[in-house]
Amino acid sequence: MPATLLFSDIHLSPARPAIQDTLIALLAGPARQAAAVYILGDLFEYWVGDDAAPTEFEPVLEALKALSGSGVPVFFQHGNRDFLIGAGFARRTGVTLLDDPTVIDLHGHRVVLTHGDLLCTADVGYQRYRRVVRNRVLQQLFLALPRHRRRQLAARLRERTQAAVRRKAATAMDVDAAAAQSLLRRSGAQWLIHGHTHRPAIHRLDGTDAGRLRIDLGDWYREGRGLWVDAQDLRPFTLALPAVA
Ligand SMILES: [Mn+2]
Repeated sequence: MPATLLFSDIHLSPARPAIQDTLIALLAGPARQAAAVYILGDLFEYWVGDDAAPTEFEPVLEALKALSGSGVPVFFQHGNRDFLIGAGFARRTGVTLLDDPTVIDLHGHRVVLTHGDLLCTADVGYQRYRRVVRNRVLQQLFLALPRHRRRQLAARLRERTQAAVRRKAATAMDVDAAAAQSLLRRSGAQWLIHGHTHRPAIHRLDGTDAGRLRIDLGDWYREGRGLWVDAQDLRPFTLALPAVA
């Protein structure tokens, strides 16, 4: 039985083209043997609409299309950077968009998948911002703007977010333990798999059920990171990334 591949937080950007080559090698190589592929958000550093993808992202869109076209189901959950990915992207790539959170059966394990930003409940300012940017009406208004205007607004927002992140305590931007436990309980899941925090780890959650895990996938800044799962095993892996200037 082939294993399932999961990863998140690649943060593809025209400013870091070399990362894209490593991702494409994964999609065109080992991912072809996967039972399924799950991308848990922040595939792109920013996304201002399916009609406004930078041409630099074309090769990765093609690689996703080739992978799904080869018969491997590919799923995508929105991150806080690429939450405007929509039906146009799904048609272009053959990728299925998932709600956040989503509960799946992963080789006999009941697993809840989430990007992870919803679990950072201590960051009240961020959760307020999230409710605004995830509002469907505001999103439609934004998507109706000309592309150059959307890019301008998104760049300004990124600057402000980066400044806010620098001011915040590191703990405020991590997953809240109670929020994670609560999501596991509500989902009736054994494992929680997420990205977003850029803190790769497998946490054994205390409590009565020793099998409960919180699996943080980690990001693609220093190296590429992902996870293979089958009925027997959880196998985190890393990929060397070309040095970023
Ligand atoms: Mn994120």
